[in-house]
Amino acid sequence: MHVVPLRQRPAFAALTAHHARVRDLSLRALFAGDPARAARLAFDVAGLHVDFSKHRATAETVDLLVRLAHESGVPARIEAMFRGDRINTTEGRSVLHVALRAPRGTRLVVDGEDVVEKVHAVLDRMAAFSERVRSGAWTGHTGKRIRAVVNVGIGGSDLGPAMAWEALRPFTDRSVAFRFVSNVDGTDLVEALRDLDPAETLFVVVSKTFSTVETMTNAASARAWLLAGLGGDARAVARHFVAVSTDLARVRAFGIDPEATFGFWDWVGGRYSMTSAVGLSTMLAVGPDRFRELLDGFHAMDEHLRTAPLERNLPVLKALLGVWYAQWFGAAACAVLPYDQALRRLPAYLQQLAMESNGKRVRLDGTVVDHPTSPVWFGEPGTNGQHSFFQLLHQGTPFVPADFVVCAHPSHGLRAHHDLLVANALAQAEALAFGRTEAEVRAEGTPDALVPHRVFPGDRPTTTIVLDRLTPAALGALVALYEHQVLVEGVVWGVDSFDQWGVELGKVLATRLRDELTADGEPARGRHDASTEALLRRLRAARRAAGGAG
Ligand code: G6Q
Repeated sequence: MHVVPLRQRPAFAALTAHHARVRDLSLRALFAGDPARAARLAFDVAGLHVDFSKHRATAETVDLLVRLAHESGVPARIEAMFRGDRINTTEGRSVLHVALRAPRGTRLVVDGEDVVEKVHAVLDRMAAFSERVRSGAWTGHTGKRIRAVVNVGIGGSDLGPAMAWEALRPFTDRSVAFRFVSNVDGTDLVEALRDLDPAETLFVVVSKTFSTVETMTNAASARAWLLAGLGGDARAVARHFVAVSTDLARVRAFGIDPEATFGFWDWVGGRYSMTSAVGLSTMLAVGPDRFRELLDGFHAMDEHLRTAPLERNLPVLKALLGVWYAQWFGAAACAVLPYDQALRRLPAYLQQLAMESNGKRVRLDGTVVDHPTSPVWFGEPGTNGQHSFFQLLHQGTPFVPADFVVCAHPSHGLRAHHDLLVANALAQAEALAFGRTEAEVRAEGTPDALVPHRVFPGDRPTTTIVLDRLTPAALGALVALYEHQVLVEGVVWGVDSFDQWGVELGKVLATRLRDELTADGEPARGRHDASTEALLRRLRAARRAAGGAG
C-alpha cells in the first residue's frame, strides 16, 4: 500500500513555517492574549473532561494539524477500521477491537459473518462462568470454593487485565485474591503461588496463540504445582484451569476442556484485547454487570471517534498534538502521570499500547521513514513521580509533554489525602506550563548565585484528563481515548500500528541460546559475537557449578 510520506503532504510544509512563527510564543502569552482559551480547548466526552489548553498551540496550529489529518487520510482509515477492512496490512488482518464493545443487536459483517453476534456469544459464556465462580457454584477438585484467581499470560494477555484489576479494585470481590503471572522468571510464579491453596486456586491461562514460551512454561509449572498439591489426580486440571485463546486445538492438547475455553479472533490484537475474553479475570473480579459498564465506556469513546468532526475529536486532537511535539519540538519522550494510585499500572499498559504499535521505522509500503515516530512513553503515579523524575520535566534539557489523569472523587474516605493529591496535580501542570521567571525568582530575594538554579523555564505542555470517579465506564473511555490516539498517530506517520515484527528476532535467538546454555558439550565457536560467547561460557560454568547439566 503506497503512502504519501509525511513530509510530502502540503500541510507539513505549512506546519513547518507555522512552527517557526509560534515556537517562541509562551503559554503565558497565549493565555494572556485569549481569555476564552481555557474554555475553548477543554472538552467533555464520554464522561471525561479533557483540557488541552496548556499546549503550545494556537487556533491556527489546530487548523493546520487537522488539515494534516485530512491529508493523511485519517477519516478514511477510521472508517476502514470500523468496516473491518484489513488495515493491518503486514499481517493481512482486520483490526476490530471496536466490535468487542459494540452493543448487542448491532451488526458488523466481516467475511460474511456478523462478528458482533459472535462477540456476545462469548461474553454470555464468560458471564455464566463468572457467575458460577463468584457464587461458589463452581468449585475446585476437592469441592472447595475458589478463593484465588491467577491470570497467566504476557504482554497483551497480561497488561490489560492486570491494569484493570488494580484500577477497579473497589468494585471487586475482596474475598478472592487475584494474581498476575507473566515473566518467565520463576520468581514471578513462585511468589504468586507461595501463600495460595491449590484446592482453592483457579488458573486463567491467557494466550492468543497458546504457544508463547513464557505463558506455556508458567502454565506447565502451575499445572505441576496444582497436581503436587492435590495428590496427582490429573482430573483436577479441569476444575482449576480455564483458557482464553484463539487456538482451541492447542488448548485441548494442554488438557483444558473446550467447555472451559473462551475464544477470540485474529482480528483482536494482543495489546487491544482487554475487552475480549482476555478480560475474563477482570470479569471474574468485578462481575458481568460492571464488565458491561467497562465495555460501554470503551464504546462511548469509539462512537466519539467515529462520529465527531476532527477538530473536536479527542483522540484525533491528542494524536495530532503528539505528532506536533515529536516532529517539530523534538519530543522523544512523553509522560503519563496518573494522580490515582489505582491507575498505577496505566503507564505500563500504555507503554505497550503506544510503543509496540508505533515504534516503527518503515511505512506501510516498506519505505523507511525520514521523521520521528513514537516517542518513549513512561510514567509513575502522582505524587511519587514528583519526588523522582519531575526534576527533569521541569528543568531538564529534554522536552517531555505530559498527561495528568485526575479523579474528582476518591474511591476511599480519606478526603484530606485526596485534596492534597488533586492540588499537587494542578500545581505540577501549572508549574510546568508557566514556570517561574528570573525576575520572579529575584523578587523573592533569592541570592544571585542561586537565581539560575531556581528559574523554571515553563512552556512544558500538558493535557489534563479529569474523571469524575474511577468507575469501570470511565476507565473504558480513558483506555479507548489512548487506543484511538495511537491509531491516529500511526495513520499520520504512515506505519502499521497493529503488527510487532520487532519482537521476533530476540525470540528466535533465545531459543538457540537456551539450547546452547543447556547442551552437554561445549557449543561450537563462531556462532555468536565474542561478547555473547564469553557471557554464554560464564553462565554455563555457573550452571555446571550449581549441578545443572552441561
Ligand atoms: C501484543 C503483542 C504481544 C502479545 C504477547 C502474548 O499486541 O502481540 O504482547 O500479546 O506476546 O501473546 P499470546 O497472547 O499469543 O500469548
